[in-house]
Amino acid sequence: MHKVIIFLRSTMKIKNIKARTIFNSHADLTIEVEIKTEKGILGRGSAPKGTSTGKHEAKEFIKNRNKTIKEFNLILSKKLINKKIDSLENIFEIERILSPLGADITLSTSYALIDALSKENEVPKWKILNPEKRFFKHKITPISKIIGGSVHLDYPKEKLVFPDIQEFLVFNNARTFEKKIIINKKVHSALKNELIKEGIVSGVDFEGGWVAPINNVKAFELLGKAIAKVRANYKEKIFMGVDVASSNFYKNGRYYYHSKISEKNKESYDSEEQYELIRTLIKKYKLRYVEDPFNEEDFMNHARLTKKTKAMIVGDDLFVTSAERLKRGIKISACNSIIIKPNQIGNLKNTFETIKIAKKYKYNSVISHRSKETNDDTIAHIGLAQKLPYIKIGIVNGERISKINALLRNE
Ligand code: 2PG
Ligand code: MG
Repeated sequence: MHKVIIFLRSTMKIKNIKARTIFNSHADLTIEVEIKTEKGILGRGSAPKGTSTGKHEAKEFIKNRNKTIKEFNLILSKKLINKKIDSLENIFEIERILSPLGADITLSTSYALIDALSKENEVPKWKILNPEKRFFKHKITPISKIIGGSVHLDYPKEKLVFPDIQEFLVFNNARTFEKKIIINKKVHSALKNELIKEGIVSGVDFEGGWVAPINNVKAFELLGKAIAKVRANYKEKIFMGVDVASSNFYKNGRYYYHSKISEKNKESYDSEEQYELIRTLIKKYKLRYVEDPFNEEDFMNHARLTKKTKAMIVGDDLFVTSAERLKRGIKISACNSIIIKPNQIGNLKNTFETIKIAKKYKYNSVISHRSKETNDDTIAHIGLAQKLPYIKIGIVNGERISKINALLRNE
């Protein structure tokens, strides 16, 4: 890869660097890295955590969190002190040194370095992450979660009815990021009103989507109604999407639905039936975005579906942000879109490589949060710097607002 020079006012020098434990939004303990520069600037970074993780994702820690922090603070940090940083290539070199400790410490360090560089140079992070020399304004489309299901709820499947589909999503074609977010949030509020009308008490899932004791069919119906209500007041188009996250309920060749998904009322579907089911759902609910409709090893059915629909067919667990897996998909045209989650592949260098390939083959890249987040906003800036068309970001609440507000600030 050619050396990517960032045009900065000065070279930054690491004076001190240390890792510590912090909480994520699920109250799990995770790692934060803090850097002090020679000029006295403080940079911080931390990585998120997934709940429905793909089988092929990078490991968070090679040992465990405490051992990682100890080894970093006692040994590896010494190698980093006095290092000069004036290019993304310098950050990639540090990633190479840290990769034996796992994805979390590697990314937390990269994010802390980006944070410090942006502060020292008084520019937003996206300018540091920008691989080109030209600065520009980029508009990114948020894909927001309205209803949650599956493993994002922390409820036992055996006792309660709720959707197997992990995410019921919306996005729209408003002109500004601010308006796009406002419209998505209106749908979220309208959905709550629909639940109230039905006398259903609700809460929120890990990402701010509504949690309600409804089946998959009901979730689609209520979302349709909520969208129609908002459409009455806005001229913009509002699109419905889903993250099926189907590997979570796939076992030995069959997809097991514990709540109603179609009129057929079947409990399990083989791959062929799942293919037909997904095609029916796309038609019935006019879905424009379908993520992980098939098991994470099933490239063939993703390819079959992509040929038959205009919807975005999005590989998340399928590709795990890996250039290798994306290339495998490209060969047979499996999907036309890819989820980008830096912690799936473990470092920024490989994330950028995957984005580059996706761009070359005209796949839509969707930079994405994880279900268990910190306040780190670097992914929002990666989306801007790399001019990605979409960001999957939950809804306006909790820790999600750090990314949403970062995008608003840079609109
Ligand atoms: C997903 C993500 C984000 P998780 O499946 O797309 O919504 O969930 O972080 O749990 O993998
Ligand atoms: Mg997903």
